Amino acid sequence: MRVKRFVARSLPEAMVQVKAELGPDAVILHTNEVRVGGVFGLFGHRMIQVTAAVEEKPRVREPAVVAAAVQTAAALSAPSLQPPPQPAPSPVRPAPLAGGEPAAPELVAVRDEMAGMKAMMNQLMDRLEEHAGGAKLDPVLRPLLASMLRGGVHEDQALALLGRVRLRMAQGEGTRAEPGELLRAQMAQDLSDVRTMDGSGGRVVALVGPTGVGKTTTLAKLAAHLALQQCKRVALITADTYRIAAVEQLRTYSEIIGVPLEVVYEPVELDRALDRYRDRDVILVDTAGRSPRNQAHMDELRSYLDHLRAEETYLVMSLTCGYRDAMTIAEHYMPLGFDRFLFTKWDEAAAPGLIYNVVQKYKRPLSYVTTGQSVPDDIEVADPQTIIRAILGD
Ligand SMILES: Nc1nc2c(ncn2[C@@H]2O[C@H](COP(=O)(O)OP(=O)(O)OP(=O)(O)O)[C@@H](O)[C@H]2O)c(=O)[nH]1
Ligand SMILES: [Mg+2]
Repeated sequence: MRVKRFVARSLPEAMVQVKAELGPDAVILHTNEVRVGGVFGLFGHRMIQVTAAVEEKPRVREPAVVAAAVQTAAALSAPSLQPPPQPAPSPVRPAPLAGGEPAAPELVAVRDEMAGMKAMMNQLMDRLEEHAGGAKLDPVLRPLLASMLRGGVHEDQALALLGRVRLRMAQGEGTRAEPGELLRAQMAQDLSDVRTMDGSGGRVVALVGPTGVGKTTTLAKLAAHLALQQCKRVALITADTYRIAAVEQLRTYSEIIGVPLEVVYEPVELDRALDRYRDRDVILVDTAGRSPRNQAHMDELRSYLDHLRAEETYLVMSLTCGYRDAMTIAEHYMPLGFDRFLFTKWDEAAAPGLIYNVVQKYKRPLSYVTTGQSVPDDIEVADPQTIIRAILGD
């Protein structure tokens, strides 16, 4: 690891130096104020000192610590959601199907899994044909169904989608567009509502969601984009005082980004905090992660949200969670009145079909997708086309 110190008049200026010298993978280890010039450090200029480091080997990501990696503000590029790198194909050679050497255990497992998948597909085809009054499913739709299931679209949603593709085909659209195109068009229509935080929608913005999904990290990313790229006057409030580390985590980000932070311990204290920041363009509010199954905690969160009266409330959900958990989360957070979905951990997700399942069932707009642990770089505006391509594997 190469570690270096940079001194500049402002944090963004220091970040530019860091990026220029250490490259885009540099992470910030520490920032502090220093005085340069003057006598014994007095009467000098106030400067920002940034200690940054870069891995000389390929970078291994570690869980964020309090002084999490804040990468250069200069690198805040225009949003474009890139799919995570695809895993390299496994070097498994096909086993002889009959006779020859016995297949390796992992090949037997793969073959069993494929047989299971085929059986499930056939059952789904039967169900779909039942829905359509026994009409045979066009064989060209079978691979589409398989791709959707592989991409994490729930079978009910996949069947509903194919039903709509069939309808479009029956209406004659199929003569011009192939079924794959019709499917993509239908999914794009279902995911078309994307709303972002441009600072004009409202001043008070809250992030809610279960524990550990990335609320605080995402809040820091958004704060950095708004403050450093869009030059908005941003303030932070945290209502997560359950863990000392939680407050310290956000305080560190607030100091690095250069935006004020207010900590509230009771819902009623929100009034004072909001009043204090009444001249700010955007107030971002972090909340404690709450299990949707703990009613007392959910009631308390509701009490905070009632006082807050946020113009925008984002339900933050991790793409690593399974279908049933995701549905439970969305279901239990619905009464709190969230109005957008924000999905995290795209980089860790095996199959991003969860996005389609949740949006289709709960009918709330998409907003952002986060793609890694680095603040502020790893966040993108949700792009339906990228999501659809990742789901269908093309
Ligand atoms: N891989 C990956 N990790 C992420 C992403 N976003 C956040 N994380 C990591 O997820 C972990 C939890 O992040 P936090 O921001 O503390 O999550 P939180 O929702 O605020 O957690 P609580 O406040 O405890 O509920 C940290 O290790 C983050 O670095 C992402 O997009 N991808
Ligand atoms: Mg948090």
